[in-house]
This record gives sequence, C-alpha cells and structure tokens, in this order.
Amino acid sequence: MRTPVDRAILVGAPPRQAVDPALIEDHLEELAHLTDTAGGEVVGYLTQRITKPNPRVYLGEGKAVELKELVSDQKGDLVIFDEELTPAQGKNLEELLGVRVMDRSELILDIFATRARSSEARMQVELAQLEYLLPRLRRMWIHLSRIRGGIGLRGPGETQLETDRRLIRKRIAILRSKLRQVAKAREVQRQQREGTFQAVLVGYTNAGKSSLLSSLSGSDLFIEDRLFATLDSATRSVDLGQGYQALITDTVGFIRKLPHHLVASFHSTLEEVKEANVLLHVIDASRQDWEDQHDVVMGVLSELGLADASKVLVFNKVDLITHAEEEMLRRRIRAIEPTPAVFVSAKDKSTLLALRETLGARVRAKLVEVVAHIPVSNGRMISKIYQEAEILNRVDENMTVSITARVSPAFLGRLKGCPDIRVE
Ligand SMILES: Nc1nc2c(ncn2[C@@H]2O[C@H](COP(=O)(O)OP(=O)(O)OP(=O)(O)O)[C@@H](O)[C@H]2O)c(=O)[nH]1
Ligand SMILES: [Mg+2]
Repeated sequence: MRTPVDRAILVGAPPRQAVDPALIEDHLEELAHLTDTAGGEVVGYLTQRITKPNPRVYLGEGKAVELKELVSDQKGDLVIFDEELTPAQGKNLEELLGVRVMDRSELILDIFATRARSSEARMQVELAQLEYLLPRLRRMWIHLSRIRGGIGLRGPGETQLETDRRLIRKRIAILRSKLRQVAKAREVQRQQREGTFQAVLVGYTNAGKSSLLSSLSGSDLFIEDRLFATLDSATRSVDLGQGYQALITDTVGFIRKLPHHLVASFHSTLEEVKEANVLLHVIDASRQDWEDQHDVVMGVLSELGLADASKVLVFNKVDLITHAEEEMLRRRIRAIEPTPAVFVSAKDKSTLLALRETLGARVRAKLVEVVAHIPVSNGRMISKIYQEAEILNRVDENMTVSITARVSPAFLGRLKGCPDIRVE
C-alpha cells in the first residue's frame, strides 16, 4: 500500500471449522488495525462463513459478485482478505473486481517493509517479500504495467517473466548469504554476553514489550499504538535490585497467521530468543481475546522449537482493568498453565517490583557458591569477583585472599581457568 489514500474493503471468510465465530469480529478488527498501520482507510467489510474455499475466487460465486458491488458502491480501490489466497485466486479476483487484491500476508509484509530500519531487518523483509512474490510474479506484473500507465491488463511476455524470475532468484541467494554473515557477527556478540543472565521479551504485537523494557531500564525505545512498532531487537541492561543485573532483549511482536516466509527470514533475530535463560511472555491483560493471543504466541514459540523454554507470563496494562478482572485472570491462567505469572503496568513503575524480584530469584538460582583462594598479586581477579559476584565472606591469610561468593556458572569457568587460583 504505497499511497495514504487507499480505500480498502476488508473480507473475513474463515473456513467454518477454523475459527470460533465469536472471534471473527476480533480478527477483522485486527485486520483493520493492520490496514490503518499500513496507511489505508477501511471503507467496507464483507464476511462469509464458508466450508471450503472456492479454488477460483475463494468466496462463493454469489458472494464474490456482492463484493464487486460493495467495491463500486464504496469506491474502493483495494480489497484485503484476512485469509491466505493462492496465486490463482488473487489473479481471478483482481480480474473480477478490477481493483488490487491483497491477502493478510501481503499486507503484513508491506508493513514490515515500510517499517524496517536496520539493514538486517530490511534484508530479512526483502527476502520474505521476494519469496512471496516469486509464485505471484505474473499478477504483480499486471499491477506494474497499470501503474506505469495504461498498458491495461496485458502482462509481460514469457521471456520477460523468465528473466525476472532469474533475477529474483539471484537476489534471494545474495540476501541469504549476506544474512548468514550478519548472523555470524551476531553470534560473536552473543558470546561476549555469555555469563550474564539474559531474558527475552516475546509476545503479541502491541502487548507493550517495548514499553516494559523502557520502564525497566529507564532508556527510550520506540513505542507506538500501532502494530509492529518494533522490528529490530534491542538489548538493555536492567537492574534487578540487590546488586543483580539482567540483559533484557525486546523483539518483534507476533501476530496470528504470521506469514511463514517472515518467520523463516527473521530466524537469526529470533535466535536470541533461543539463547535466553528465560522468556518473558508479555500479554495485554486489557484485551478480551488475550487467551487467543496467548495461544498464537505459544504456537509461534513451538514452531521455533521453544515450547518447553523457561517462561514467565507478564500480564501488562493492568491499569486498564479492574481489580475483579485481574482476579479472574489470575484464576483462569492458573487453570490453563502452571507457568508463573506476574501482573504489571508499564505505565506504573511501582508495579514492576514483582517482575524484578521474579527475575532476581532466577538469577540467584543459577548462582553457585564457591570458595576462591586468590593470591594478593592477582588484584585484577580480586576486583573482578567483587564486581561480578555476591560476596559472602573474605579471609586474608599468607598473601592469599580466600573469598566465599555466589558466582554465575560462566564466572566460575573463568576462575577455574586461572592457574594461580584454587577453587573449592
Ligand atoms: N494503558 C497502558 N498502555 C500501555 C501499557 N504498556 C504499553 N501500553 C501502550 O500500548 C501500545 C503498544 O506499546 P508497545 O510498547 O509499542 O508494544 P509492543 O509490544 O512493543 O508492540 P510491537 O513492537 O508493535 O510488537 C502503546 O500505545 C503503549 O503506550 C500499559 O501498561 N498500560
Ligand atoms: Mg515493540
């Protein structure tokens, strides 16, 4: 969606068995939010309960005609389907309706493309777009020839299409290899961080992940009441109290029916999630459909092989709900999963104490108690241990300092690696 004047008609027609009827409205509302994020204006809605998508135009034939009337009544210039369309359905619908047709995946890709800032995010989005585009090239060509002025519905010649396909495949290969290099650099960064407790914020888009990290760390992050405000992960150091620290990383939000090309190309960003000591699954407690959003996030996490990762559920935006509603949430979440849950508001720092304490307890649980005998001549390690460990006792004797301390497993490895230090 390139121009802000796009007048969009939204179509929600999930197969009968796929979606709880009560949620169709929520899904369309979300599609409207996505359309708004992309800069379009919603001028009409059409819904249909179908048993099985019609291979030609997705909807029933009669409903498709109704859609055509709606487009002309509302002077729509874009139709957006909440469900994924096959390349053939997209093409047939465009011929029937005479306006551009997109599905949800394409809309999400479009939003990502306009919002990606870092070169890595831009490459990831471009890769996903090209992979989406490849089987739909013929249809895209029709758009282009229209934009370029009046060639009408004629597509390009087959040779031209073949050349384009080859160019796109080449570009895909280049992007993949560049992204592999970036992933390597990232790996080095990660190794440098090793040893510090790491938490990653995951959750549905707009749940308030960036707001939480901003409040916890006291540093500014981009926050917006739009979907996919964050595309690049950002890491901040957070003080947990009692001398404990954690590195917390903010990541891209999830959404239902996230295009699988996108999930695949964001893999390296999401690698950070795999390395984390704990995942903070942020849930917008003020949403009626929080349980549905929770399930979507759990689905993406299991796709990434993280179903069994250590987690804390962070119900955010509790300032928007009543005490009684919060009690109901607590009861409901205890009934559906045993994961520990905290209730917070990014807008009220006093509520963040419970989250800091929960994280602090996790950091402590990973510490090991040791006695390190360090020669006084190794002043560097003596000061390091004061910086990085929780000191329980110190005895100075015979030019040796014996320190009893709780240290992280990584720091223990460093102590053991020093030939002049004895550890027990
Ligand atoms: N009332 C209230 N609003 C909040 C709270 N936390 C976040 N918000 C609002 O929710 C919206 C989304 O916040 P973000 O922090 O951008 O959400 P996010 O999870 O990072 O979203 P994406 O990056 O898009 O995935 C913003 O308008 C925030 O001001 C909260 O605790 N209470
Ligand atoms: Mg964000």
